Amino acid sequence: MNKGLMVGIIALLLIGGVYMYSSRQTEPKEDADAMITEVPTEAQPTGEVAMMEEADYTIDLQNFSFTPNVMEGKAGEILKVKIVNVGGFHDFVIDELGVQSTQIAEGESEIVEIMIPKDATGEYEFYCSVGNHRAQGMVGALMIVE
Ligand SMILES: [Cu+2]
Repeated sequence: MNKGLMVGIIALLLIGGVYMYSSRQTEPKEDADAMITEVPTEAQPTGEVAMMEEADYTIDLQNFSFTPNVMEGKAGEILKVKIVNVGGFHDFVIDELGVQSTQIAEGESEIVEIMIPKDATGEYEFYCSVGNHRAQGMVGALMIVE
């Protein structure tokens, strides 16, 4: 037997085996790349925070009054009222219109949206529902105007 020929055949088998093994290894990569797809995302509108801060009225709340204590609104509109607590612990309520703010502490503020019904007329009382504040005179009026 020719030793040189045997070595040559073994070497060829080894090289061929390594080539086949390595080429099989690289195959799945293409599939992995195809799996990655771009998911389109819609752009978020900006300026929403700024719009939230705009209010038709700003009312100071303190023991035991609203300033101002009279507001005007039109039937069918949404009135944005910023309530600012300048002293004490208060909220803002209009029973007939389903308006109930959270109770806010001194130094805090909140925007309250009042949805005035299309058939609203006359005036609606707003008041503070904390403790006996309403009885102490912490009330005001929303007047419906034409
Ligand atoms: Cu109060």
